[in-house]
Amino acid sequence: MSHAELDQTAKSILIENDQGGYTIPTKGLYPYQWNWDSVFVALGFATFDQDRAWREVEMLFEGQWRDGMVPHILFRKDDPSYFPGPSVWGTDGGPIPSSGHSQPPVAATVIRDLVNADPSGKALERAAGLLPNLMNWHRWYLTYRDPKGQGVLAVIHPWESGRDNLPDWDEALRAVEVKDIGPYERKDTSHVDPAMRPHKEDYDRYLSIMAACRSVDWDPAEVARTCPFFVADPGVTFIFLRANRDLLALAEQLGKAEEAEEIRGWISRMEAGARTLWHEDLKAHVGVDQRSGKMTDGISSAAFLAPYAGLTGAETLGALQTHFDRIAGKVRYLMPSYDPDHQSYEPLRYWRGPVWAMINYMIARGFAEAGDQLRAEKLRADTADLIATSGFAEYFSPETGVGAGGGTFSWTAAIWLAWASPSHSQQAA
Ligand code: 9WN
Repeated sequence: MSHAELDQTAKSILIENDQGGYTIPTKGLYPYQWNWDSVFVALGFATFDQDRAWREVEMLFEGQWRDGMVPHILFRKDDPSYFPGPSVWGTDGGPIPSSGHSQPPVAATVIRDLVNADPSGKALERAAGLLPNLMNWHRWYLTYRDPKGQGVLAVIHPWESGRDNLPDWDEALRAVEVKDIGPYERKDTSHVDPAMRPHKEDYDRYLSIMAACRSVDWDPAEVARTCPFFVADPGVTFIFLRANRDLLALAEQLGKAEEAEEIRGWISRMEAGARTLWHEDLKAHVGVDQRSGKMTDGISSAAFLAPYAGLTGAETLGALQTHFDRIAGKVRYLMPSYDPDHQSYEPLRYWRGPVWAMINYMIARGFAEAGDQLRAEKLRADTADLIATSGFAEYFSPETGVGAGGGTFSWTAAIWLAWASPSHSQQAA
């Protein structure tokens, strides 16, 4: 397929997955609105329909909880093809049935991108409408995912990280007692090869965490205090730090001095906290189990998001470039979600090795901003090759490039349109 044909296919995927203002990640496997999926999807829509891009993000915020949380899934209609659905979550925090936790807060960054892409000034007005929502969501993150004010954000469930099956969660997950789950039937393994999905022991614990949170009615302070899983995540922490920088720029553009001052405080807190995730021996940022105090012991693709978060000090950048080149020497396509030199690496089981287009996009953006155009371009070219060879899959093997998980996937299509497509980069050049 030519690049122009791929552009066309990518657009039709977004249009076909559109449910009338919001987009599902893929038919069958993921039939609802997912938080960070929608936000990346907005970037794709913005390449041909700005208004539709805004609608996507606005519809996501329609599901914001009274306490400020923006849920990871909005169940706008019941669909029996997905488990666990709304009745298993048992939440009551917002206007739309939803899951009970959040997902990586990429929204402020993408909203700023939408504003920058529209010189007419109309986009800034729409951003002004969402500023209070963004402020409340970010405050919620700081209050309930960093309750001790350490400047790092924890996730209360592997799904909150968006990188669900990461080896980083293994040890903390093993410590979760399996209880209050009853018999259940998974649906994911009927849509895709079980060898690519988490094991039953993992699902038992995913559901046990949900049961524990249900037992405190998803009260955010109680969840933070008692949830059996509470792990500081460099992925969410870096995405949040970056999002705060973009939120600050938006607040300044909108003349919101008080908000801007508040956000500056958040940025200092997060910059200081991020340092505590640095693993001296590994020379990379890793997770920290807040319950046991233990650091995780492998390098995930999120470590490469430090420059995206604006952490471009010589030691960090140099170490990441060394890891980047080592990993590039091992696999054909960057960036595997987990270090191929780690014992837990699996090239096709999701988040334990495969490549995701939107992670590559964020890593490349940070590297380019830090002046490393060469490595940024390698990531873009690899992503484009993967899609040209294997189509718009959910994710790809870093070794063979084969596509896996769900097909006709919205965020892969969006990232193609917004960044990886050579036609896009030619226009941008
Ligand atoms: C649970 C939709 C989502 C992504 C996540 C990805 C996967 C869900 C699942 O799919 O998670 O949220 O059932 O596996 O890990 O990042 O948002 O694409």
